[in-house]
Amino acid sequence: MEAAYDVDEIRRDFPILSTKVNGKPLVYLDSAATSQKPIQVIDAISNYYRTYNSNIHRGMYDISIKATEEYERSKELAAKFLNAGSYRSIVYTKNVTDSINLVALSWGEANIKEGDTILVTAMEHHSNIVPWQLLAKRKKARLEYVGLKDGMFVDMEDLKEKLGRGPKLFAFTHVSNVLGTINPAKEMTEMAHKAGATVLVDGAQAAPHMKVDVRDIGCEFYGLSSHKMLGPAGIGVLYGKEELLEAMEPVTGGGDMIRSVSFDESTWNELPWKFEAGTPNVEGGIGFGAAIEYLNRVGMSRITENDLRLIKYALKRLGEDSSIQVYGPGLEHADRKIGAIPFNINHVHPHDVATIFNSEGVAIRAGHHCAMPLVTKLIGEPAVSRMSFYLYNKEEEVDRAVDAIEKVKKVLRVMSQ
Ligand code: 7TS
Repeated sequence: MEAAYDVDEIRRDFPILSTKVNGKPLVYLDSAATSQKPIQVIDAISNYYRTYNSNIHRGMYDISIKATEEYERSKELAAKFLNAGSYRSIVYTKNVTDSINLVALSWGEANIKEGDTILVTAMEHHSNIVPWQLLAKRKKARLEYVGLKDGMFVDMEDLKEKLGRGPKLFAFTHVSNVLGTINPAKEMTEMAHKAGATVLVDGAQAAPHMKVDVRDIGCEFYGLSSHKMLGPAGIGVLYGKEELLEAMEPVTGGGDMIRSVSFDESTWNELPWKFEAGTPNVEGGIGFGAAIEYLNRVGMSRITENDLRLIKYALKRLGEDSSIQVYGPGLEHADRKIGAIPFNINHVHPHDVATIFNSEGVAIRAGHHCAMPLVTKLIGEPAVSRMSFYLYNKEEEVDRAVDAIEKVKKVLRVMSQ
């Protein structure tokens, strides 16, 4: 039988979780912004710098060979983690933002023409809006948005109708960073394919919390950021179907991405190196590999279970207070939600909430969460507070957040209704 999920054992791997803020043990509820890092990741990076720091793909000596092997091994791990089939489909980028921009600049430049439509949803992060706005402007194409149902789910009727108008590309988030809504990625991809659209999925908030199988989803492109899933910042993945990546032009030229260079022209290296010009983020790749190994060891299904349990517990606790407004899927839809809970306290600005939380040692994010259209137009608030959870969080921390809400209300004299 599988051992019980031991959150205290997991927490011991995260040195930052035993630090204090304002004299109180840190409660970190901002993993949707970036996750904390286990000692295994910190050590992997430190060990690289201490014992085999060198450039990759060029050294004929032991430590460079080892650095190359470890960096490439992380690609194998990433390919397996996503069930990508081959490391050739795994392009390393800076982050998911960079992954989406790469698709816009390469695939988009070649395939989007004047008058074409690019379709996204109304719950996208700016990273999955702005690159398409830029592309649409360059190409005189149109950017359209699929609306939301009940302010929390992609409206599948609207999606069907807008796909019916024949967009060239449909780009959507797998999990919303504000609402925590899990989108049915496979179903949405199938619908888009039937309509002839190419599909890009933003996996920034899904990959940390649930098993992702890119070949089962069937999308052409899938992006993620290492720093949201225990790994270091500065490295992300663009998964692409090999035949598409093969056909795409590189957008950055330089060393390592070429096969040969003459004074007049160059030919490209094979996948995935064709898209990775210059010395890459070697320690980033190595640290990301250690993060994937950590996630595999705990088990993605157990992480999903833990994160869902916390969401349910937090929704229940927040639901006990009538002065708190929770947005997005509630308890009745908790199985379609993971990671994040946006909320507001009546008449209190989220920045005041986050500041008082901080005085209690509780880290949350407040603002528009880089999803301004969703927050300001659909939720209809200038800003919201957000708690987000990960594998190292526990119920007592939700209780500390609820205590912090009481403190906010006391300090600012908010009455329950
Ligand atoms: N897409 C989604 C769904 C995200 O949640 C984020 C970051 C990004 C893209 C961009 O990620 P990056 O690593 O390229 O910056 N989301 C958040 C957040 O919710 N709070 O801070 C960053």
